[in-house]
Amino acid sequence: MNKTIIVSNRLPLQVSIQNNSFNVVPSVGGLATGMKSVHAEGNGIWVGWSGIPENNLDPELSDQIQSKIRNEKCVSVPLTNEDIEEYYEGFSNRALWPLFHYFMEYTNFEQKEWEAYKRVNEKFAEVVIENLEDGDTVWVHDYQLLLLPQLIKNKKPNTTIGFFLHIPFPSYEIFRTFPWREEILTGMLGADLLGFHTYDYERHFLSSVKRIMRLEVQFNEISYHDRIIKVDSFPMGIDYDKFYNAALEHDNDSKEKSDLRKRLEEHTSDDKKLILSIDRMDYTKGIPNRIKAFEYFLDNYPEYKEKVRLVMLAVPSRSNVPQYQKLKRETDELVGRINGKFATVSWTPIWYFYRSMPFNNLIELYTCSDVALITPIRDGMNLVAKEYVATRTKGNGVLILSEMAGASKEMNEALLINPNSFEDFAVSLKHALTMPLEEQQTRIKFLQKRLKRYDVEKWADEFLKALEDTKNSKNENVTK
Ligand code: ADQ
Repeated sequence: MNKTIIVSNRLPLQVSIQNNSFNVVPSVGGLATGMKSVHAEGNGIWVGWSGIPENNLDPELSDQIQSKIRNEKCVSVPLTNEDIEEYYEGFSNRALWPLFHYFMEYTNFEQKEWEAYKRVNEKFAEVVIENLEDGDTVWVHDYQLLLLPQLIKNKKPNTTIGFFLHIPFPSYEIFRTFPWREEILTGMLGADLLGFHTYDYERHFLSSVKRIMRLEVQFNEISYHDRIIKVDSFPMGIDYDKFYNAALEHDNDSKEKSDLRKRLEEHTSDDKKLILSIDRMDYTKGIPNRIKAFEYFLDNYPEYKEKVRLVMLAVPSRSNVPQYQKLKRETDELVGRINGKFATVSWTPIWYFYRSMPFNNLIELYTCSDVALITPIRDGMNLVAKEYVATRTKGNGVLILSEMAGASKEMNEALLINPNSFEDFAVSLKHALTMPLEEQQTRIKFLQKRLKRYDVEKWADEFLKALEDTKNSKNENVTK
């Protein structure tokens, strides 16, 4: 029976080691949820890194972990500390990530890291090929594995390969500055179907393929050697029912309230509002800008002092990369300065949490907030915006969303803003805080309908259906 092999940088599980024993638990991220049914089907497997560098492991313990991971239908790619440093923290997060998010000034192009990127993509290819049988389908995810489609296609030309990019694909003018631009495109073109979150990213990719590779592109099809490669957009959704139902549970007043919820509720009443922001601590998410814009708002609409509070959750991320350390320092300082500037005995304008929170607390933050302020400078999609909407079981609440997030393309009923304009920020925040309930409900209802219909499972299904179609059209070409 043919199977689907999912490949991503990390496996959908967390391995923790203490002394000489270990624990493996499934992770709860969007990708893991979306792929759950694909992964569970037949003898499908997931290939990726376990999160534990090989050098740290006693060989016996390593074997035990491997076999436990295998039981979860996962296969781990052994990576060393050097691999992680050079391929992940280095090339992926210091070259590709900033460039693809238009942060040119943050890019660092190191030959040594590029070599590591190639080496690790080859390691992934080896593990995929070891587990591949004729007729299998491979679905590769994201910017850490851009070379993988071609590496597999070279060795196993009959394999059907899909690739999905979770971050933006930048415009040709940005992409052309990349030292290894042809190698990257060649790597991606090993796939039979390439998926992006939005039509814009798809267009940017096609334009780079035309101009850098000089290939023929017709609508969304690329002719490459003797193959036709399809390119399309598939906006990723969320597990809508999971968020909606969890929020319904919270509406139930008989449920015991956590301390966080009690504190949040103390600050919500008819004339006191909570504004929420949740992101990974990443410079693409526009955190310092948002804090400064909030200051601008309080300066220009002083009647909101003591009436609004910004609850800001920043989840630690990539803290070994210097730009992320700098961002953390800048955020800490800004929060301190603004709280110092406006705080009164009974009010602190910004509540700032720098940590990961359990799902239950995340839902409390979503359900208790009157406004969500999601204002990345650049973001492939942004699932937090969608999760906030899904938890509005009573239809109230306002989403303020950056035009630079992929999600803005399908969330027109949100208040869309340019995150670089403080004026835009302040006017939209005022609009959100004074929006009549009926208007809030109308907007949320439209958004919810769309999110429910196109949830993460549907996203995965549609991608795989389109990938299957490329198989059929290949067969048609052969029989013609
Ligand atoms: P991310 O940049 O990580 O993803 P995002 O889409 O917002 O960004 O997803 C974050 C996820 O983390 C959400 O599902 C959220 O619930 C979860 N999360 C946030 N805070 C948490 C916390 N404190 N504790 C636990 N979970 C938390 C990349 C791209 C995005 C793209 C996604 C999916 O950068 O643009 O939307 O992939 O393709």
